[in-house]
Amino acid sequence: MKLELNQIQDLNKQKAAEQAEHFGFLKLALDKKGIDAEAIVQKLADFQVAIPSWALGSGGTRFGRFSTGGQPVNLEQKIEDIGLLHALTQTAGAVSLHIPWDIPTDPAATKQLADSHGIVFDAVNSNTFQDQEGQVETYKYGSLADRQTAVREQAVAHNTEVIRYGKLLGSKSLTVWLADGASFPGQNNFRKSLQNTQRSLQEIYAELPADWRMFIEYKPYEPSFYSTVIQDWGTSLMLAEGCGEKAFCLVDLGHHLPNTNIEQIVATLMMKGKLGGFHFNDSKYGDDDLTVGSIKPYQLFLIFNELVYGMNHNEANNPPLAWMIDASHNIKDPLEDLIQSLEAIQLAYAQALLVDTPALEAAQADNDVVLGQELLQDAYRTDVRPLIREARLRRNGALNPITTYRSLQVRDHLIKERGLKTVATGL
Ligand code: AOS
Ligand code: ZN
Ligand code: ZN
Ligand code: ZN
Repeated sequence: MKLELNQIQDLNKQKAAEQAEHFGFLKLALDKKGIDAEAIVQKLADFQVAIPSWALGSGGTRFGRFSTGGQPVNLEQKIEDIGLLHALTQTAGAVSLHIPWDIPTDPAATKQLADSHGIVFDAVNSNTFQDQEGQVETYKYGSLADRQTAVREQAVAHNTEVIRYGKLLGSKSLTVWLADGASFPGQNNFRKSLQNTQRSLQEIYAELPADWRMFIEYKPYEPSFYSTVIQDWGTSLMLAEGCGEKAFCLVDLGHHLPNTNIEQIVATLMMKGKLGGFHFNDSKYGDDDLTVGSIKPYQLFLIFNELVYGMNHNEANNPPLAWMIDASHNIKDPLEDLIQSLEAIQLAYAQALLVDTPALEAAQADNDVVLGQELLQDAYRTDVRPLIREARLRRNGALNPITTYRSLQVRDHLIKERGLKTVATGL
């Protein structure tokens, strides 16, 4: 299924006058504060987030999986789904592929298909947390960290293979997330696991093309419940530095112990020029992978506040970040869920762009703690939705993507095309 421009525009027309009024009002209010609404709309319109190929089907929990009908069953259909998301939101112009869940059988054709939807290939993800068919060694006790050379070699070779696919698709980065760790004290030797991981990552790094980057993701626990080799940003940074200038840390919002100050981590990594990418999601307890902004929208705003500060100050030449969503669960229609996530990201970004940084810095210099909070919350409490809608409108997206998705009965069409009982590949 492909959405035609006029289908979206017909629905936009019904709300066009209302949008013009809301945008005009906000623009005037921002003008009085010396904020250029047009510049913000342009930034929002340019902002693109990669959709993970594993988020397009209903996610699994270890207790059960309930299918939404019309799920994509192959890579082509996944790209088609992202095409729908992009047509509606104009923010989903990239995909983050997972190998081997999404091996392209004809990479040139896959690339062409993505192209026709205006979608590029962001970071490719390797998988050494599951055994694959035909594989000789098992990852049961580890992959890049494993004590056996043959296991590590196999895991490194898999990553090399993922880079090869990525090159064919025009991707420029590799994300490595490891499940390596231990579930019981005494199971592993911490030092040896970490040394093996560093060496294996260096071997993968040696295979990276000159214009590629490697992202090292950290996570405190799960599936290992006693220790994880790359447990936190410090370990990730240490490993990235041990590889070289093309290696960076990847922050997944769900990969922190409760109450961790993620915005501070973001600031520190950007200051060091070592923040490579982001996995957006939200959580209440652990790596819940819930819809972005569904639980802690203020935290998301504070994170974006640091990101915007870093982007404006070009800290340590931190390269442009890879923005990716990593959310997946088993209740909502996955496409509606992703539309909500994209909206939440845009909202937080827009709010952060409103922060009066010079005033904030002056308040800090004066130790005016109250004013500092007022300035941040003034930005956070501004209803920036007219700005986001305006950015979508100007790119021919939907004023209201969820309503449009429902009015055009996209899911029903997909069920008719693909069937009711479909199971997407992936988690
Ligand atoms: C796992 O918890 C990590 O968040 C990974 O980034 C991701 O979910 C996984 O690699 C899916 O491929
Ligand atoms: Zn992740
Ligand atoms: Zn995760
Ligand atoms: Zn996650």
